[in-house]
Amino acid sequence: MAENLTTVVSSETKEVLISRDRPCVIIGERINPTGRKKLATALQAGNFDIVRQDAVAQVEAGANILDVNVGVPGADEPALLVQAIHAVRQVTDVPLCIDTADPQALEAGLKVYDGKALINSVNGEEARLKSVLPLVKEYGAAVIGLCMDDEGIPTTAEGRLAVARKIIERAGKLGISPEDVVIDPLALTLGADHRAGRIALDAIEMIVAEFGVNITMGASNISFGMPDRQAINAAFIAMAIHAGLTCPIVNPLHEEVATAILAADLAMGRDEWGARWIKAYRQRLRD
Ligand code: THG
Repeated sequence: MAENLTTVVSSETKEVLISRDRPCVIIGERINPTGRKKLATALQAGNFDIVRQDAVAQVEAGANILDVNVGVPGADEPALLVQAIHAVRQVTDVPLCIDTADPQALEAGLKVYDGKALINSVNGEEARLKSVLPLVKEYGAAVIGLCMDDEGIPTTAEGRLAVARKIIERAGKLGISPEDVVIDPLALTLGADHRAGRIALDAIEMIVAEFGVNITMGASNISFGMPDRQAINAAFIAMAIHAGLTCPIVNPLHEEVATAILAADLAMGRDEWGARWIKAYRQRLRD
């Protein structure tokens, strides 16, 4: 069993520690134009009002880190990402997770980011390893490594473990320590393959046992196409936390999911006296 590692990310004024000895760190996913026409249109027009609103609402709902993704077709992504980072900074000081597939946008974002960012993401594809890992090193960031490579997403937990190993080893060769690599085992859609949840859960356990690294995951894919999605997401995320997930990427405004994370932390012995649970309960009564 590998020792549990601690990942540190920060803004100019705030440090967030990710580890299995602490409560889960929530990465808020809302600043992302995927499936949000209004946000996409606003971004294309250079309007960041929704970005600021989403930032404030997610932090109030418990987000500890905010994912920032401004990938809209036809836009100047490096410029947009820089503006979005500044917009978020106007309203909150939580650390950011810079979510882009464009290495130029990534570098532009890292240049203006004040602190230790979490980069979302690298994967096991040769081209991505070569373009992203040097930036992780140069800017002293942490990085999310997705369990997919040039062959696609492995269909077995063992296959995902092998991609995680490749990413961690390649990062190590550049002097990036395993503390700064957060692995995403990838949760696919249960509606397309009923074993998708099981494979992701097994992958988490295997990766944690071998490397002790922190684990992130976007949980909402799992329930795509199913009715009552939040109930599925909530149950799945609680199980993934038991398996070793430490920093889920979720919408903290989805109360069922946010509550499941708090309950899982309580059940895992990471909420002394149930203080966080009780505080959140009182907050819900007030809202
Ligand atoms: N792993 C990592 N990063 C990720 C993902 C992951 N980043 C992107 C994504 N997955 C997580 N973020 C989102 C953002 C939005 C939605 C889902 C995941 C989403 N949006 C609604 C839709 O498409 O219908 C619209 C929401 C709304 O209008 O409120 O579902 O897996 N490392």
